[in-house]
Amino acid sequence: MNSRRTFIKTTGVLSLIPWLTKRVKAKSNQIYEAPIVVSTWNFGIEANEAAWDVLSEGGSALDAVENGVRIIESDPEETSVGIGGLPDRDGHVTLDACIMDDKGNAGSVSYLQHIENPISVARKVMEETPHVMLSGQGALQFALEQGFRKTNLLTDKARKAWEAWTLTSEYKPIINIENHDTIGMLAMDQSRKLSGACTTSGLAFKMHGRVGDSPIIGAGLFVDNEVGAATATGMGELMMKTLGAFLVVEFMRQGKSAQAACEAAIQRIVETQDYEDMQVGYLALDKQGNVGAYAIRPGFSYALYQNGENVLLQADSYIKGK
Ligand code: SD4
Repeated sequence: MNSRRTFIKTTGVLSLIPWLTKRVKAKSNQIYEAPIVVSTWNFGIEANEAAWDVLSEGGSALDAVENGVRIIESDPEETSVGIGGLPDRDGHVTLDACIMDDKGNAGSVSYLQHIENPISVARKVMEETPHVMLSGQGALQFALEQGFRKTNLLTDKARKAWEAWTLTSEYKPIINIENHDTIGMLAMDQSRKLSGACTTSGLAFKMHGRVGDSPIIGAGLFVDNEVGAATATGMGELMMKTLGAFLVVEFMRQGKSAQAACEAAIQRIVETQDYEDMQVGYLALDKQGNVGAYAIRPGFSYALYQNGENVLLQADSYIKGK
């Protein structure tokens, strides 16, 4: 039995997981054993398992992050990633994703429709083209040429939610605890190489054509194999305007711990942006295996798989309280 099941079994039912979450403070910069995988939100537990399957067999961090986030992309019950994602205001499911490896290679797709696993298309962009990002119709054309199949991404559940939204069509580009859930994943493999992946259907009921931070290298994800990696979730415009993931990594390069780097990047948003009612969460993994996580407001959970244990944790936040 895999260890996620073991973890859930030994702790009772899945619904107890929020109970078990704990706040973690910045740890000292000690060197942790690899492999390690960390990912955003509660579904990170499941995604980490799929990544761990690769890492524990000696597989690469790159294969691990792709494998990990694909599980969530392919889950029709998840309304914020891949198939089943909530559509834009006009009823179209449009997906954003990017991936980055230990050599500084990067691939990305934005405003991609009809393809269940945008992360794998992003990887193809990285490996099969001289470019970093393909968008919209061109990204779809490329995906089809690469053998991906066209799929209807709008599930009944997502369509009903959208139809209910159209009754008011209140356009409030606010991301709070309930309607966000990009999966960002960072992994270090047995040879201590880093990679990361980030994938989302973006802000629910967004304007048609809107693209968020998740496919933007440096905003939603950044990997620097010398220093560490970071990913972001929440209201993408705030990370785009502060180049959040790159900023976190750059703070680590300047000597901050993974935790302090996430806190400093949130501080940058708080000091320079209007963040009222909005959430942003940063997750970082440094080259020594230290993990950092910090958000604007409470509620940002993340899953850490390390030393054979996969646990859900709660990030500390700038705004305190419930
Ligand atoms: C976006 N950052 O499109 C994404 C949404 C998100 O957790 O992260 N949700 O702005």
